[in-house]
Amino acid sequence: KMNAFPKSFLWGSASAAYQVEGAWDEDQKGVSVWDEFVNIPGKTFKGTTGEVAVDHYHRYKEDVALMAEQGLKAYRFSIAWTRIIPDGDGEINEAGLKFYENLIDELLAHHIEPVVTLYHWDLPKALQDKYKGWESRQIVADFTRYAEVLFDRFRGKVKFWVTLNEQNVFISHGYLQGSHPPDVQDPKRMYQANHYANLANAAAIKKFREMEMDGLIGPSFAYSPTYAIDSNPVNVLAADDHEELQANFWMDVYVYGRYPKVIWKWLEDQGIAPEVEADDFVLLREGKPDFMGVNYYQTSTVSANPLNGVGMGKPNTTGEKGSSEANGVPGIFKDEQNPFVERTNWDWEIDPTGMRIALRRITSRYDLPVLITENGLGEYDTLEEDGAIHDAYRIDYLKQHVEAIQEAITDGVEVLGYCTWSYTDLLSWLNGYQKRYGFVYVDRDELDEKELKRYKKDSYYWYQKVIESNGEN
Ligand code: BGP
Repeated sequence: KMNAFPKSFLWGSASAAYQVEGAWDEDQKGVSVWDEFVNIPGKTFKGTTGEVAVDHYHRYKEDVALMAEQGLKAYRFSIAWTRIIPDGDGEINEAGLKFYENLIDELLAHHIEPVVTLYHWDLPKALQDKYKGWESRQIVADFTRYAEVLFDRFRGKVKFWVTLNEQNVFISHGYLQGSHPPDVQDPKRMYQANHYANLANAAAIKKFREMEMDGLIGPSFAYSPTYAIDSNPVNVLAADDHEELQANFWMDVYVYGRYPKVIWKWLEDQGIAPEVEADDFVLLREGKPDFMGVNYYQTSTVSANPLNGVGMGKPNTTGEKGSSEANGVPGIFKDEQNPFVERTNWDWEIDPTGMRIALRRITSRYDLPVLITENGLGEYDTLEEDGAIHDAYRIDYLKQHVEAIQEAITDGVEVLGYCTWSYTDLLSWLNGYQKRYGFVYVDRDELDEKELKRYKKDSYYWYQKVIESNGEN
């Protein structure tokens, strides 16, 4: 088969500050909402926290050396707002800027493109306490100032910027499911917080343009394309509604600066539409991204749901296969299990064709290049006596997804790069450290936090070959 990957293709991998750094209170770092949330009993798997994580803060050189040896072309990581502006809106902390500058310089010295996420969920707790964080319009100005500090400092060095990681996830989990901070379950508050997050995203992009930054910027959206369970017209209608409510409701705002009409009407009928100002839509249109960042893990399969039907479900946070409960919105849709795909131990469906579908739908609807900012397999791994980790299942998963990307490129999708989740093993927000995603195994079994030794998995060597051959695998 012809190799469709362009020469400039970014073969990358990803992480996020809270999930890898540790050093949660070092060098004047402020406290984030996640620093607080993980210490509330019952909120994370067996109370695991990111206080030490995999100690990337102190071991970034060792981690970058592993990336360089592998031949990695891009590394996506996030910056902790609380390291840069500890209380969110006050003094700038030079020690925090310096840490990321060192990391960026280390990457550039090894010809690895830094892909920087401005916000991967670790909001300064001070802003949550002061004005309820995302629920206040003030967040727009404060987020933009924080972004400006980073644009200014890393101008010329960082070419790829991601604004918000998975706005759809941190908003729905934080304000509807109550599984993320600030632990609220209120749809009205959710849609209001979401509106301000939309404005913050647009304002940061507008600032990027005003500063004439050299590079590209866009959000990372968690996209799970929808299928109907069958061709029963009521189920097809449910699938349409699901796609509107769970995908277009965010991506249309990013690209076209408007909410989908059918959903807006539904929100008004329910009395949960956000309050908006006329100028908001001007700003939203000024904040059009350069690319759509996509975190793709799985697809969604749905059927119709009666008005008294299935409501809020429960994700599998234990790693016991089959322990999740189906989710739904009464009167609109309910989740179904797709009988044609396999599932992981955490009940995540494995669907490489869905990756191709995701890329094509985005291209058709938005006509923007796509940067795949996350994709990967969370599984239990076994460290053998000789230090090997035989993760054939992960290689198999990634290989199928790389093939799907190649097909999508052949179909006409412009794909800028592929960042697997994740580079090293790291903290899974709700699933602790047992659910592993990395190319690099981190040994935490003894919980000897000084140790945290790194081991290369079989997938590390597999990806090395993929990169070297620009996509042969
Ligand atoms: C995405 C997040 C990542 C990462 C990943 C895996 O939603 O952007 O930060 O955690 O999912 O999810 P999990 O850790 O729940 O398996």
